Amino acid sequence: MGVVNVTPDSFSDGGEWFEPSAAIAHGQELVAQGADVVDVGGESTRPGAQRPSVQEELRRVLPVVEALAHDGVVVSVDTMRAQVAEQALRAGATVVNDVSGGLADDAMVALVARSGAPFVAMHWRGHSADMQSRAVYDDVVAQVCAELAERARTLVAAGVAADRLVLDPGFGFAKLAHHNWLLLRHLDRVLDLGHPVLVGTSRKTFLGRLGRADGEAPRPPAERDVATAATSVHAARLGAWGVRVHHVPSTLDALRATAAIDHATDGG
Ligand code: PMM
Repeated sequence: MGVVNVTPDSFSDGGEWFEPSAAIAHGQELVAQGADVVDVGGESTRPGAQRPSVQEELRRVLPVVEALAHDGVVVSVDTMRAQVAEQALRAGATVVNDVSGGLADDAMVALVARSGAPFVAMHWRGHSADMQSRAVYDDVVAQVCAELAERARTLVAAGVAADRLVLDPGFGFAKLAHHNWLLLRHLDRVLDLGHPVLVGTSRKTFLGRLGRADGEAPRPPAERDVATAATSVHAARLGAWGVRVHHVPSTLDALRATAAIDHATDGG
């Protein structure tokens, strides 16, 4: 899954694809590079971010969703708002990716159930403005799994088909670096919940801290793609349904290399 953030302020690529024409061209480029799905979002979820209005979010995402879907691209819409999801589905999106898993907007669950669209429900403990204050766990793996399982039960009971419900542990969302690493190490426990799993580590700050001393600035987002490829390969090998990345060629190359190892045969 390739990412197109139509935002002025995302941590990873803020402002780069804010113009609709640039966002559309970037989505097409991600597909040409090998992405199966393009995830289009109009709200930055960086820690501390303020929310755009519904109108502004619609203005950002709809033209991009519509143009990419018209070109035959499989589009997911990254939104916490039912109204945005509904209009994006009408404009041709086929997947709804909600970082709040339906918790931020009461109308989301019914909409997704009614639409029959695959739904990505991420582990979430509250809006970005203050989410890092909620990064408090006794046992992060057990608690994230329990909270995701509870969400899944609610969503399935509300009519979301179990095989169309994708769970995501939410790397970087109400998580400190060591929480993210533990969740990667024990990703099998998330997979054991019995739903497809999406993993989005791409360019997140915990990757930027690798090789840096405590107190030193993390490396900039664009220099986190090798670590993104490594964590994404790890997730894919454990059986993740998808990996959400900004730079498709690096992760795809890493995935191809491991697939080549797996499929190597002795030709004699
Ligand atoms: N991360 C971001 C945005 N949307 N969606 C899912 N399902 N999982 C994620 O980890 C996730 C997401 C934040 O990253 P970005 O601002 O670079 O898109």
